[in-house]
Amino acid sequence: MTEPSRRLPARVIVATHNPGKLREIRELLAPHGVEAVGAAALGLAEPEETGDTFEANAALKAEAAARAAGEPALADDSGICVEALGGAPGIYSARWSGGSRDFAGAMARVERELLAAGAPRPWRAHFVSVLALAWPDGPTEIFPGRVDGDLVFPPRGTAGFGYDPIFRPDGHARTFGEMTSEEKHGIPADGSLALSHRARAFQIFARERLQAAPSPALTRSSGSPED
Ligand code: ITT
Repeated sequence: MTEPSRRLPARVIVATHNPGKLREIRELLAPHGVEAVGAAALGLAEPEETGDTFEANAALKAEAAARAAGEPALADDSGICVEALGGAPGIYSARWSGGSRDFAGAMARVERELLAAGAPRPWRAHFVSVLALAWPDGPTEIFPGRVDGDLVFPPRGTAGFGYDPIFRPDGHARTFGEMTSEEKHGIPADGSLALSHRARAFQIFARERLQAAPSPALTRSSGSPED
């Protein structure tokens, strides 16, 4: 068992090949004085995601990177789960975009399948992010986050990545694709709940594994009005 006081060193490998994710995780780590080094920059291979849960896939990505580099590695496995589609695409969210990473096509497929199923609106969905922290000499730790909302079509906004333009989190009129990065994954300075699934997972991770005192530049005030 990793001792509870164990803290991350000044640099951590972020075991992702997704530039959108890497950018968010880098922004989340920076206020804690931790530099994020992407797996692609280190030439680390992308392991096949053979798990059947977010947790299993996050762990296998983090462990492969920690093993290859001999340093702690943080991975995220995430996706969007659409209730009327039985939770699909879920762990297959990236795979729905095909080899060419065509998320316009993946979002269109979500709409097509909802229409084909005759699913009544609102179309409820949630994003899940599971962060896994693997130590080269220790166990892998898991930190989960989730945000609920509904789906809007046509997609709106060009910010973020992946399915952001169709996801409107509860309590907001705008989609993630229409929000700034600070709105989507800023960490409230007063310790209240962040908005995005990844930021929520990160809050739990940060509490246990990072030095406190994020800089105000990368925090979000929790009192920001709903849009
Ligand atoms: P890595 O495995 O290299 O990290 P990936 O893109 O293959 O990159 P996943 O297997 O975890 O990552 O797939 C997650 C997919 O879910 C991702 O490609 C997006 O399409 C979607 N997704 C996850 N978080 C998202 C977010 O915050 N906004 C929009 N889409 C998101």
